[in-house]
Amino acid sequence: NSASLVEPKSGASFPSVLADSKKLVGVGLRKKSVFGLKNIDVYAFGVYADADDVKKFLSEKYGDQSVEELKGNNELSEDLMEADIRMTVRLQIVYSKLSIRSVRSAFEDSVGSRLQKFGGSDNKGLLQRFASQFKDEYKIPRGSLIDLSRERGHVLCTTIDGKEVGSIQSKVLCRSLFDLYIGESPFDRQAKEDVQFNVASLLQK
Ligand code: DAO
Ligand code: DAO
Ligand code: DAO
Repeated sequence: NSASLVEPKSGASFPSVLADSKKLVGVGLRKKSVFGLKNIDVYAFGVYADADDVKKFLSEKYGDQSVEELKGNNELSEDLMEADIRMTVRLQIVYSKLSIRSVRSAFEDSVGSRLQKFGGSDNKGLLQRFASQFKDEYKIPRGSLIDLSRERGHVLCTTIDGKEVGSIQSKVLCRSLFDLYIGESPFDRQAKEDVQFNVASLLQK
């Protein structure tokens, strides 16, 4: 089906376009090792970028380079994470026993370490504000969809199964979140390469 793409290891399917203008540029899998014993597949994810924004913000710098030249270009991913480009990472939960408590603690490890790395004056406060949205009454069974969207002005909006649960304006939080997927040590290397390739393709007119 050309209107969606399946993450092969989980079988999770992602629509190729979201909210009319966001294009799917990569899919991958978030694993986690528990007690150093085994790896569990936690969620599949899809990375989306607004095609017009990509052109608007990145054409001038990269527009005259071919996909061949641009693929594997880490500066392109850096610029994608930094610029005010509308993007969404959709998480599709695979692990069937996910508790809010594990989400909170994983979030503090993964996003928390990036918040530290990228600085920002109010990291503790940010982390607490963010973590406070993970209310214990939310249920996140297998198949749940969590959309983490950067809207204009570096506003991060979170929806769970289509319901908005919060939004927060923070460039460093947006940056830290996308770093998990397309930064220096991404959860899924192949997904990051696909994002670089497909964003480079969007820049060819
Ligand atoms: O059961 O404690 C356990 C292991 C579960 C690990 C969960 C990792 C959570 C990753 C973040 C999910 C974000 C939606
Ligand atoms: O995979 O380590 C990770 C963290 C991913 C970001 C998780 C954000 C989850 C926000 C939704 C909470 C739902 C209760
Ligand atoms: O204090 O404004 C507030 C409410 C906090 C809501 C936080 C929403 C966070 C959104 C997404 C983060 C993904 C890592």
